[in-house]
Amino acid sequence: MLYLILFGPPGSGKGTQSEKIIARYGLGHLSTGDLLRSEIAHSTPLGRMAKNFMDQGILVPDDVVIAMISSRLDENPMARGFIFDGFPRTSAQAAALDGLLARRQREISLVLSLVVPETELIRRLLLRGVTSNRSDDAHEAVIHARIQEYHDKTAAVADHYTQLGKFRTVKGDGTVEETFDLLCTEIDELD
Ligand code: B4P
Repeated sequence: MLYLILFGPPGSGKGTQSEKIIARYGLGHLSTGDLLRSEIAHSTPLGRMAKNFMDQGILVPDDVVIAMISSRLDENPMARGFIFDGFPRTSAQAAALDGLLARRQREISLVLSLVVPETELIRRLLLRGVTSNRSDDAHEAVIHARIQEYHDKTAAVADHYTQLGKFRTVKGDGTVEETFDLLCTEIDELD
């Protein structure tokens, strides 16, 4: 079973590449961003709470996100593994994920970290802000706040998996296909 984490700052292409990896490797998908946006679209209490944080470019509290993902791990029993997209984003989330997998006699296979210059991240997110109705892509100040959250809280997750020898960086500023090829090379080396 493959348990992959796709890691990187906002706009680095985690969502874009996850879709392609899922299609090639037959994995289940767990995107905390998508789950939170679905809660917002259905105007649930969790969604209304999360929207306040997301609209400011701030991470949603750990306990909310962790509770949301634990039940999802048991969905998709036929999948050949899972890709975690945008999760874990803090050290507490990484520790929780390791625990949830250990209870199922599983562990993370590999963390793939997309490396993209900050100017390109901002360009991509502003561009998406024009065509999507994502409120967190609409304002450059919010995009800067998200990138700052990444440096303040998420970068530590890289240290956690580096210590476990499971962290690889992949150049993410080429085309979608070029980046996908680089990711597949890393995944295929696991076999
Ligand atoms: P997410 O939904 O995870 O989104 P993201 O990090 O902003 O973007 P991603 O890296 O997936 O970029 P994408 O492929 O879409 O998070 C949104 C918010 O939710 C967070 O700010 C936070 O508030 C909250 N949240 C989510 N998970 C959380 C957690 N675990 N804990 C707490 N809070 C959490 O690509 C972006 C754009 O670039 C797209 O338009 C795409 O088409 C384009 N693009 C992609 N690859 C490209 C390429 N190679 N060349 C050119 N353009 C490219």
